[in-house]
Amino acid sequence: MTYAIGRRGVLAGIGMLFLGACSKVADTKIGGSLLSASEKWHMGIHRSLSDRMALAREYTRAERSPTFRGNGSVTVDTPQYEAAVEAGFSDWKLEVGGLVERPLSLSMDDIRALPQRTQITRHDCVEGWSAIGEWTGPQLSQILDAAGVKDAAKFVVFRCADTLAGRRYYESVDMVDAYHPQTIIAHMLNEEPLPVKNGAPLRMRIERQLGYKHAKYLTGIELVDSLDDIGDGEGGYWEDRSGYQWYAGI
Ligand SMILES: Nc1nc2c(c(=O)[nH]1)N[C@H]1C(S)=C(S)[C@@H](COP(=O)(O)O)O[C@H]1N2
Ligand SMILES: [Mo]
Repeated sequence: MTYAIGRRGVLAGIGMLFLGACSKVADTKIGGSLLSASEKWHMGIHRSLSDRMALAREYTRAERSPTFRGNGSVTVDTPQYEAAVEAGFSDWKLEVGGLVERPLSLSMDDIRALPQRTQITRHDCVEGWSAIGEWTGPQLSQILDAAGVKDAAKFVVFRCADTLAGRRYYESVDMVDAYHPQTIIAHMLNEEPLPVKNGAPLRMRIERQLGYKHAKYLTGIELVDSLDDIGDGEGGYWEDRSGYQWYAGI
């Protein structure tokens, strides 16, 4: 698990920083900076990681938008999806594979049986609209830990059921966003099962990223060491098609 190892390294770094700074404060002959180059390096890593792990703002129920619009694909235009809607998604499977110790095939009941997180957040779309909604689902980190992420994994790819302009929608994030506490696989919006227009039965919420990263109609999660061979190699549908930034942090 790359992130946990990274965090232990950072914590060790902070420990060294304080020890180092204290011993130098006792030393009356310090010239220039109190911090060594390696201490500055640790502090820099800590600042950037802690900034990336910071939580997105959460709102109250009173602040929820009265409606949460559907954008991009608002359904999946296949007989299989229509049948899945009819069946109440009882046969929907989320496949977890790639660089994992234990590939998983999770049913909706499996997803609902995991510990759940609920968060009321603002979605920002690059097309110039925002909406506040209440999302519920398990944290992605739980599913990654259950599958056992191999050390070689660097990215998580989200596979989707829908096709736009002849291309299958997909997205990807790095391990920092994958393990962010507000990165959840949502199956509910505003206390109801996720509507079709918003990605039923499962969609990503990646709260520190812009709207196009939040993959809807989720069918698979794949751990990879490179994005080069996926789609056109830019890491996502819009990144491939229109040159949107892969890192869409907010
Ligand atoms: N599978 C899939 N996911 C997608 C899209 C899409 O077209 N297909 N559109 C993206 C964009 S640009 C936005 S803004 C959000 C919209 O989510 P919403 O339909 O719940 O408003 O989904 C994102 N995820
Ligand atoms: Mo968007």
